[in-house]
Amino acid sequence: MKALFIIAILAAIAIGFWQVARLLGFTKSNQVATKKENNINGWLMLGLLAFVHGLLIYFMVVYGDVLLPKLSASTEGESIDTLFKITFGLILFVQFFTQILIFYFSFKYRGNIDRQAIFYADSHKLEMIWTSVPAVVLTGLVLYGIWTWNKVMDVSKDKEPLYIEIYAKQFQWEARYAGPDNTLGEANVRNIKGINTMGVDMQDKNAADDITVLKEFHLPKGRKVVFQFRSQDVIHSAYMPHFRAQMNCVPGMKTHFGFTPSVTTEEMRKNEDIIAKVEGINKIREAKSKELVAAGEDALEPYEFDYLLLCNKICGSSHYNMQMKIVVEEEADFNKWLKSQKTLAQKIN
Ligand SMILES: [Cu+2]
Repeated sequence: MKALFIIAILAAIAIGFWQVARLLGFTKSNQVATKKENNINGWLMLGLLAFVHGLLIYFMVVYGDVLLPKLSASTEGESIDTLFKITFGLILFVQFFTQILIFYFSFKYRGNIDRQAIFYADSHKLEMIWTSVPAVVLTGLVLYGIWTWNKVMDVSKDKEPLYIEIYAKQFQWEARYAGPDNTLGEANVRNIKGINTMGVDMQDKNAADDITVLKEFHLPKGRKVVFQFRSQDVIHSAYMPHFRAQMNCVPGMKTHFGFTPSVTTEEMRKNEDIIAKVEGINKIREAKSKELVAAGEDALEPYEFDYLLLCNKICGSSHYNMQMKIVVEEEADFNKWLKSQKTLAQKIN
């Protein structure tokens, strides 16, 4: 690969020298392209158009199934999906339309010795159209984006959201529930000691009932959850793709995000997109298992769908493995689960 790059760079330099030499008139070549050369160039333009668009359509069809399931797992996610669809629809339309025009006209008006170009200074009308149309469309998109963002971020209307803190560090997530008082106790990296790995300030009265969990955290269906994010070391990014949620975790500050889970883990497992995905993954695992068993090793366990919290900032060597399981369940089940968890104060004593 490296050798290929070096060859490509040397070739580019050689072409550069040759072009300069040609411009300076060192080489003797006929400066006017022949009809045949113009035709080849014209058809190459059309060929490139077909190739690029063919590739685009091919990738959309072949890799369409590695995208997220269509069903959003949060109510706020639905408006984000709509915004996404509109934006991508516009981009695709403009991309097809402008590329087709550019390459088709390059082909249509390819060099021809019998044809003379007309001098065309400018048209105010045209300038107005192609400046104002994108300006209006982009303003609309930005306003719609701001409106959607505010809808997601505004938690003032929710009477009793559930407060959770997500704590990031190299290379692990931890979660903390606010407990019966629904207020998270203060925390600071300087308080980290022993089992108090999130640096919760145990002198703060709000911290007395805080519940900390590792490995997995649960969320109630149908109740707004307001997340507070912190980081111990570097910038991480809390990414919960099924809920269409992502927020940076920045050392020394708190960031927030809110959403209402709308599909339980069990319900999502019955979603047809998920079923197809799980089947696909298990087919690959089965094939891999056969190889492993043949080599005298243990077979892989079949994959089962779970929501995940992932890190979406390259934060270090084990970034790829920084994840935490999310379980969404009915509120009654969630309350039962939360009750069974120990508070941090209990863990310390
Ligand atoms: Cu990370």
